[in-house]
Amino acid sequence: MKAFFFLGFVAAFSVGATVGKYAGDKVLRLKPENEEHLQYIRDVSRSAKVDFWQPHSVELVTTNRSVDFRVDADRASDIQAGLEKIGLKYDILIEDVQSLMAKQFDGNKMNSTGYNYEKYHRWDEIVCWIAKITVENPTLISRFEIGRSYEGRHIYLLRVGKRTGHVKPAIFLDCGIHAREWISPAFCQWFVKEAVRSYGSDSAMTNLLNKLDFLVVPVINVDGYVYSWTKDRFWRKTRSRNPGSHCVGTDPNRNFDARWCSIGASRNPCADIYCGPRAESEQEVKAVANFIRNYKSIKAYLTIHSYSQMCLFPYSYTYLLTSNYKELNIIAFNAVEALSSLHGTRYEYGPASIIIYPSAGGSDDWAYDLGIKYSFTFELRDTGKYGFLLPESQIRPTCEETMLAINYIATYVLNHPY
Ligand code: 9B3
Ligand code: ZN
Ligand code: ZN
Ligand code: ZN
Repeated sequence: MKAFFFLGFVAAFSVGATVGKYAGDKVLRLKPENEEHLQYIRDVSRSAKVDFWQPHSVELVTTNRSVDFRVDADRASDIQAGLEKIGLKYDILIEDVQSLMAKQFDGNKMNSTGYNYEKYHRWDEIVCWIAKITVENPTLISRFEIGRSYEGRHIYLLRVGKRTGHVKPAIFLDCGIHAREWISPAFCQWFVKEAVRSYGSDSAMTNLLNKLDFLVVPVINVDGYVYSWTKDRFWRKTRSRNPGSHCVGTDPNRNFDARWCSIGASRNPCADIYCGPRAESEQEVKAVANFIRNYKSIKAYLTIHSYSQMCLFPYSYTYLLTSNYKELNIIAFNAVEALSSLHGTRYEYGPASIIIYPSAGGSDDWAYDLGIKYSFTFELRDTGKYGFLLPESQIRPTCEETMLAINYIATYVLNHPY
């Protein structure tokens, strides 16, 4: 019996460690300089299984930005040889994706009984956390179900703010639009925890919670999030079926009704930036959009992604600047200043079309055009060393510094009523 268990353990361990799905996969950072380089990247992405991490699709590759992608173990040396042959410069960001996947779970083991905010959590754990923190803080938190996912899971929203009996100005904050960006839901949980922990002791947070409500969706794309834990760590999209295609899912951040699918999005259901059959085709997007449309007092829209350390604002769908560009630019500058004051983490900031790439159907552009004039997308840590596999040991510093940026924006919004 003992020997049986021992053998079973060894077998299970070796499957996870050596024959894992991503064993030997590499993440390369390419620096294309000319059309030949771009053509090579397009050819490679057609002929081999290539997973674009940054930008998120081959359609968005240009000469002025670097490209991070994961390549299958068995194709890596071919591709590296090809890159060298045409003089396309590259770095190896991750030597072995599988071995790094174990290292992302390096967070502190807590000996106390509370929820561990320095670990990544599965959806079922987050569901329990949502229920518990709501029950434990009845004067500060209310829970709403804003809709169901494609696979029927609940999409929850927490209204966080001192209960006053009248409608307060609100700041909408969402996480987990993209499944693989695990630091994002970790941040929303951190934010809610910090809000209730510091209410009554920290005067700035107390003031914010007395005068406004935060509307926090800890995970929008719940099906994708579950899938990223159970089947494919690098899943980005929803899990809705696409009639006539074997490929699953739509990019929720290309599915909002903001010049939908006009630029920087794909009509191909197999693409990671597939815009879906029509705007708001995804139940998850529809749920969030309906909530925001109906809730009349939202003054700011904040959405959390990863990775690349950026504070972005509209527009993504055009290079044209918004009418309040100067104000948004100053807010972003100050938010990034506040963020970097803690650990020196450097962020880029500016309109998304200019700072990353032009693309339509994003939630921030949609919220802005609805009339929410303070609209920001955060891309949290890091800049590619770990990418989506950001170790749990970085949850605390990442969330602490991001709190400073979010609190700066919230205070600004409170002091500039409209
Ligand atoms: C993309 C768009 Cl379309 C937007 N409006 N704002 C930010 C982004 C960047 C994210 C994306 O969906 O590609 C980062 Se993961
Ligand atoms: Zn957990
Ligand atoms: Zn994202
Ligand atoms: Zn991203």
